[in-house]
Amino acid sequence: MRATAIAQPNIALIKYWGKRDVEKNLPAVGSISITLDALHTRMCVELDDGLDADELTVNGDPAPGMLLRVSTCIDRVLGSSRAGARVTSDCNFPIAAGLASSASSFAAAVVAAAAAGGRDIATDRLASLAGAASGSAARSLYGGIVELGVRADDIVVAEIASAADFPLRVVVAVTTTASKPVGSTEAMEISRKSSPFYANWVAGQEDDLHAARLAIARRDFAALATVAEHNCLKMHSVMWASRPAIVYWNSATLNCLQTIRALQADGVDVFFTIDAGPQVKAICDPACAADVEVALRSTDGVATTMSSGLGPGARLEDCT
Ligand code: 2P0
Repeated sequence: MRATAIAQPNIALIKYWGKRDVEKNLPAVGSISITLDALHTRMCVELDDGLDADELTVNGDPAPGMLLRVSTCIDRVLGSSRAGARVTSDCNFPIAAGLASSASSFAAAVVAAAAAGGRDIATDRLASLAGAASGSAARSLYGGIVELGVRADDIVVAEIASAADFPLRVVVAVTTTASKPVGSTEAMEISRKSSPFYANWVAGQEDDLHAARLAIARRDFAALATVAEHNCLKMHSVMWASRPAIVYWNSATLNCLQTIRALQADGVDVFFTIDAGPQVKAICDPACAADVEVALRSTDGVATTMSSGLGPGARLEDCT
């Protein structure tokens, strides 16, 4: 009745922004991501008939604000007549700061809940269940480079290249660990309802997915860099033109972009991506990672850097 799962966050190179169906949490667009190895969420789910209500602690502290989402996610896996769940979650990176903590958390939650309830659920089904909780979480069920496709009423998620197929490294420049001002779920809806660029964003996504797929299949770093940076800036343009405007960047975010442009001018294989937060993720050839990290760490406003390779999908851990 107890199981622990570990899941890594993922970073989208071709972004998910906007929902086709809010109720089912179906993304409006497909996405392509890389699963990281250095960051993780470890979640233990213990089912106990004696519990009146679910309990959740995050990094040792009660987390009532997150409890409903986690309980609903466990209900989706085990049904609502299940025993109460005691959930402990530990994350080795800042939460709600644009580092995809919800992706690793809900991916770990579905894997741990299924095992705690004695259910043998296929990974593609677990991905759908995780995606209902948080769209990006579906991608963390898989490792390496992952594509999430949108179907009429569901999502389809698969690894499209392994870490060994296309070795990449990510240097995260953390500009602040403060929580973001607007959560991405709410921000996506603001964009869908008010951004004059939203319809173009959705219409253009298939072209970007196609270009990225091709670049990945050919291990063409330069082509991947071009389409990923374009897709990222397009997503942020949608946000900036929303009413109210959604601006996650700070001055250090822009400083990091300048650092990356300077590295590129020196011939370094690196490109940037930025999610719903002010952190800059520099994707690079592993051979360049040390130079990229030194450059970002000395960039004005950068608090710290983290470096990661590509990692595996969510999985069970020995629960002793
Ligand atoms: C992504 N983001 O593709 C995009 C890029 C942020 C920017 O997926 O509402 O926490 O829970 O489905 O998955 C963040 O949004 O949103 C996200 P919900 P989620 O990684």
